[in-house]
Amino acid sequence: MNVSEITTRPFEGQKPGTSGLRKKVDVFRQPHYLEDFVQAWFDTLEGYRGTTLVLGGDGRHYNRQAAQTILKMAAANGVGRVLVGQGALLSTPAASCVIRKHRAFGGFILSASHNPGGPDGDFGIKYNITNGGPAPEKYTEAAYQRTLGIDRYRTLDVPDVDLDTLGESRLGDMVVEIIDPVSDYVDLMAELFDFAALEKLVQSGVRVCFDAMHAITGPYARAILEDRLGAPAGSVINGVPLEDFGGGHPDPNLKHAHELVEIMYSDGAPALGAASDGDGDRNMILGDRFFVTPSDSLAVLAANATLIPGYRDGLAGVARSMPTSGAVDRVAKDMGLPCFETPTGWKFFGNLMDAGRATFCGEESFGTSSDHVREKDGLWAVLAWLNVLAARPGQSVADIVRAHWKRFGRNYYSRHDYEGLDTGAAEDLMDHLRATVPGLEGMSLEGYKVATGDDFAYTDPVDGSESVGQGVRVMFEDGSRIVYRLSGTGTEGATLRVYIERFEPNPARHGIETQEALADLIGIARGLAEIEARTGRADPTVIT
Ligand code: VG1
Ligand code: CO
Repeated sequence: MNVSEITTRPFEGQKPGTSGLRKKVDVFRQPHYLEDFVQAWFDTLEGYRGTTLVLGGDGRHYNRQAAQTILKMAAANGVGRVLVGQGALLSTPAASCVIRKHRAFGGFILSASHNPGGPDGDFGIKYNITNGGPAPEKYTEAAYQRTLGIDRYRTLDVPDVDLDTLGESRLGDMVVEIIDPVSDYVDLMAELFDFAALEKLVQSGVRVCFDAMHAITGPYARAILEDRLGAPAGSVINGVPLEDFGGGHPDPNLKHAHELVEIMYSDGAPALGAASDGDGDRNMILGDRFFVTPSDSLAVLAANATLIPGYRDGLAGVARSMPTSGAVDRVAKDMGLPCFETPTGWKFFGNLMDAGRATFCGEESFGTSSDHVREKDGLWAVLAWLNVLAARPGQSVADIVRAHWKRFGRNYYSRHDYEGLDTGAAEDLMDHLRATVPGLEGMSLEGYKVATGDDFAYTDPVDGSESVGQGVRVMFEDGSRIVYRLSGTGTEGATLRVYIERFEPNPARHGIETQEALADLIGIARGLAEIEARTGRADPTVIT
């Protein structure tokens, strides 16, 4: 095997964010850029030689080229075998599933998730560890430190691999195995859900519309919803993955999944509408003219978990990211389940799931999943909802959510994003909040009394690792909250996320429009952070 050692120099800024390294395609295209980052992983991971890795991505522009580069580098660095999704495709949850099922050492996932794709869009890469989950901070930090001093990488000077033909081939001493990217995942879903019951539901005329947004979930959704469950052809829309996602923004929210929203808010809408993001780990759930917030979705699924065969025996516990609403906490309390609050990012759930302490986890950012994998899983959430609909015949999505609010109370919740801000101004705004929020304790703002204010810090209950600076919280005596943090996934300027929550126990007041229900708190949130004065923005870019 002819290994080439290529001399290189460090690039600035190869620090993984909330979920891997994300940059413009042009940045990744610079000679040695991707190679440096990948070599940093091989230089810092221990014990991978001769083992199996998994490789696949969301199919966005540059996916195939990056896969070729990584395969040659893996061979040159002594990896034994790489399982590659055909066409270098694997959704994020499917990659997690494959790592676990085939007992791989880990894997590289090529994705910038919900960020736009195409030559002018974003590319991304993240490394997942043996449990199938995103590498925790101690790994990403080690790799980042290594990028700062990297001076050479290893590769093989060989022709490209055929990524499209199933089966094994050799690359130097390494075996490349091209696998069907869909089948392992479908098998896992068939273990967790009662496909026969779901098929019956679909055959009885309960219609589903799944918007794959021209991203990775198209083939997965078709294989399950149309081929296995017999939903009519066309139940999956925008189902062909495209390198630029058809020019769209593969972010499943009310703004970007507008085609689905139109269908679900029209006469004769299907019973369940859903969308997923670029890499298939997010989900948006809609009923007939009804939007389920991701925080509510997690709470409803937790409350109904035992209706799903894979969770018939109940949950060990639940976990949510800090900015996610407290709706699931109320369910956990009622059911006597442990409930954990973690920083933003799926990597923080891994230890809890590995230790058997949390079964369902969720984030307000359209992320829900269980311990069947170690990633959030868009289609899993859709199947879970279908399963709940099958187990509660005659009830619509809206009926189920309204009954849930009646029982547990309603957590009105919204996130306001201010995108593309000047980075300096955004950082100053956060500094201002960190300096002022602790002093608000005991003060009354428009009738809301501040209980505490802090910058969220987390100590992992399993390994004791600490993560600080995870978001500024203003907590009010009535349980309302305002949370501020800067996004760690964007590639242009800074994005300020403001999360607003208010609890309403009275069912007579559960029918208020969300922005109206939160209007006072939204005003307080803008005022405290001096958003307009500091950023020049009177209104958010996206409201979810
Ligand atoms: C966002 C979400 C976070 C999610 C992350 C990755 O991060 O807020 O909840 O885990 O994206 O999701 P940030 O730092 O931009 O707020 V994905 O589907 O983009 O991998
Ligand atoms: Co994603």
